[in-house]
Amino acid sequence: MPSKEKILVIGSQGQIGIELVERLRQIYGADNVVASDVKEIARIDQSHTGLYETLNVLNANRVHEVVKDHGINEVYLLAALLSATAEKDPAFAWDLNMNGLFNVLNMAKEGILSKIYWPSSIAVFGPTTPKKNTPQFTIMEPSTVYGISKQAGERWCEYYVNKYKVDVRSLRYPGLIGWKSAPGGGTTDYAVQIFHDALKTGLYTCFLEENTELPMMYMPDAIKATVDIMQAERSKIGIHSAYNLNGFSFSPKELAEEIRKHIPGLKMTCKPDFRQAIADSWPQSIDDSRARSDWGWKPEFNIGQMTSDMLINLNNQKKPKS
Ligand code: AKB
Repeated sequence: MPSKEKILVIGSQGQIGIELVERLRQIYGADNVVASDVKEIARIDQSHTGLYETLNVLNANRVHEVVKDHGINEVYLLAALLSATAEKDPAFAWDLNMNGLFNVLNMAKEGILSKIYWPSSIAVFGPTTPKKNTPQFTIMEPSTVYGISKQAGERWCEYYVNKYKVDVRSLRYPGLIGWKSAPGGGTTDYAVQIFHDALKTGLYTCFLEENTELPMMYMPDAIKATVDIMQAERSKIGIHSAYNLNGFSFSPKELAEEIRKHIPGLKMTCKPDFRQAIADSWPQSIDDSRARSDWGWKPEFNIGQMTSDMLINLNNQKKPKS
């Protein structure tokens, strides 16, 4: 039976986009998943296995055009500036993170799209939020432009669901760790870079202080959660802002110790920069019981399994292809 889902992924060349497009194409078929990004396809070195459009989400007319041309009914809107990059250009970060969302929400309001996925983040929480086992509903006073935009976006998603009956689903991602793609300007990026440096030189300089504990998740679990929430029956989605999502928590010191089980010589020094204040404002662990009870969320990877899998895959990537 042909897939009823005709999907557009906006921001397909980012850390999540590259892996999500691959998974969505496995599930729905390459012809039913259009990847798009502001980057010209010619400048992208990833291998392409399906449809691709150059698209700036801030250009509403062009988003309409691509949606119409491909008969799209579902959009995954991943284009955003992350926490560290957003602090360097707050005005652009606000524009991209908010107006990109409005362009897509309004198409759902007009009945052009039947379902939207939009990612939120642990950045919606702030220094006054309880740090341990942070509840789904709690104090939220984000102190970064990224966090403010994600919190406002959550409010708008819920507003559009209640007022216009659109179907928009969202997760508060923790820091994401993967080997297939590079992270794109976040505070949690250290947890990916350390693997690359450990393998390359055995030396890593961390931009966070060694005991800074943050919630993290291995990318296969993040992709699974994204697919699961989008495939859940609409009646099971009881939260229309964004769901808390938990994998495991660790500090740079704990991650380095885990990597040393495979690369005993790894040396890490810490030189905290402006990202330390961002990390200090975020939770250390997350209560995701609503995601578990509403639509059956369960992560598969712990820190040990993630570390082994990262190192196996990064090592394989380095081997010359025969
Ligand atoms: C970031 O560090 O900005 C992101 C996030 C936690 O949303 N990885």
